[in-house]
Amino acid sequence: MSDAVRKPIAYRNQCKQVWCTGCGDYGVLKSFTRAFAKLHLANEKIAIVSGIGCSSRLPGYTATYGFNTVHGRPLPIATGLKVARPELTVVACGGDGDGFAIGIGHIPHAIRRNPDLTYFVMDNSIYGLTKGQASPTTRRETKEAKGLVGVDETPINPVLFVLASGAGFVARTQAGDMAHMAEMLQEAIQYPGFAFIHCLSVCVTYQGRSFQDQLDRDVHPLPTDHNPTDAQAAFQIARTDPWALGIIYRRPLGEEFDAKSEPVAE
Ligand SMILES: Cc1ncc(C[n+]2csc(CCOP(=O)(O)OP(=O)(O)O)c2C)c(N)n1
Ligand code: SF4
Repeated sequence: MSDAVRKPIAYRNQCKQVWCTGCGDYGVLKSFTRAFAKLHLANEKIAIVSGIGCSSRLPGYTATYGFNTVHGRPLPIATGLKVARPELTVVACGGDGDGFAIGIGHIPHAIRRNPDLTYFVMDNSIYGLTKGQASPTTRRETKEAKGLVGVDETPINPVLFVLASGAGFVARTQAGDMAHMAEMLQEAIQYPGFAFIHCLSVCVTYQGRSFQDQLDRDVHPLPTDHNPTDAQAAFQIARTDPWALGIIYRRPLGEEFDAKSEPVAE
């Protein structure tokens, strides 16, 4: 690849995008290409590995290597790819159903192996592709969504789950803010180990308007004095603030995960 400045469009292909108008996944695709351009990555040095779902269509729209794999399985495939081709920048991605329902068993094991890859979850708190069933991150208040019967269970907290599993880099962003998403992706890709990004995203077709209203109202940046190298502060944010955006945790290089750093219950 030449040293010339890369444009995000260089990472897109001609494939027609079939997401619904207004779907958060369009913004995610744009942020991926922005981050790749900012990092001057050669197209042939990138591999995006997804599961199955609306969000998992993403690699099909990029001019990079990509694999739209099997529901819930992007992490083992991405891990194997990184082991076989360590020179590639590997990004695994998918939905909250893909990652935190059928795929959840893979997450702690991928984290234990700590491959140098980024796992980006587009969390619209619903199963989009299969028409609006509840996912493990569906909130109780999402009951009015079209096609969704309703849930009474406590939702899974993705950020707390990956922190407790020992992830070295954990960030949250939202699909409505492409600049922030691209910034989080750049940081995650540059982190030399397993990096997780929780992306709050909207399914305009099966969620009604309420989730977008909630994001507009509640999402905010992390406190300016948050120290991402402080594991206890990261756990505290994870437990208490589902709407804070930014780098929640970045373990200093060379430090091991220490389960004792998790704060004890008050
Ligand atoms: C093994 C297997 N089980 C179930 C399905 C059906 N299925 C396809 S996508 C999906 C869930 C999609 O939701 P999510 O992963 O959150 O992605 P979204 O469509 O919301 O982006 C399910 C259950 C499947 N394709 N394969
Ligand atoms: S069904 Fe929902 S998640 Fe799927 S493309 Fe449409 S808006 Fe996006």
